[in-house]
Amino acid sequence: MSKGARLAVVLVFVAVGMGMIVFGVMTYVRENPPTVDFTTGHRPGAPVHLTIQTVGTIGFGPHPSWVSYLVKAPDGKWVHTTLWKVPAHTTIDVTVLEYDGATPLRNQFYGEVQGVGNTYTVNGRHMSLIKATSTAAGVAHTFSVPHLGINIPLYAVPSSESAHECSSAPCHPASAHQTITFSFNSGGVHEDRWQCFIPCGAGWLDGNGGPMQTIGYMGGFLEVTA
Ligand SMILES: [Cu+2]
Repeated sequence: MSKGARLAVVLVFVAVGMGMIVFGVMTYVRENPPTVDFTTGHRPGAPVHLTIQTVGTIGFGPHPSWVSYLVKAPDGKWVHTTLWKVPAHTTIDVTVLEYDGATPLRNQFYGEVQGVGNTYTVNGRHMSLIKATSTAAGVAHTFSVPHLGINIPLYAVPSSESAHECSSAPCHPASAHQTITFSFNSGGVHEDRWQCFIPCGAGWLDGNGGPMQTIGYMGGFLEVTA
């Protein structure tokens, strides 16, 4: 093979390699879930209302059988993402509509309400410490933001209600659910990792794979901006 021909072969391999890298990056970028923005049009000092839901099976997309969170965008539409942008130094009033059945707590620490003062309610009742072992329902997921010291156990739909369970997201309040509310202050400009701390990735090693490790399902980021 001549020098020129060898050079051509090398260049072809380099071009193919670069093409594969670009394709991989673009696939990743395309699949990354969108960020729902609660800062646009926000009046300084006004609270932000964040409504989210947890579902046992998302029912669509690349992993229809996975557990997931969804968020209600300011326009009222449910969006399948766990990336939220909120204004700094603002009260975030959160409502969680929890549609999933129980997964046992592996650590009772995560059954404790932390970091939200006295604002935690379950179906309108104030509760402080969840009695996961003494309730028929138990806990389905947690909403935890370690950096802000927040841990919110989300009561599960009891198995006696399984006939009314939601099978595909976004779930409608006509399906069996628990309504959990709490408030926290977003703090200064920063970015926080948040996630569920119950290993609810059924079928994965120790329940910690799949949806537990994929942005858009059981964990995401809170982008706090000025
Ligand atoms: Cu979970």
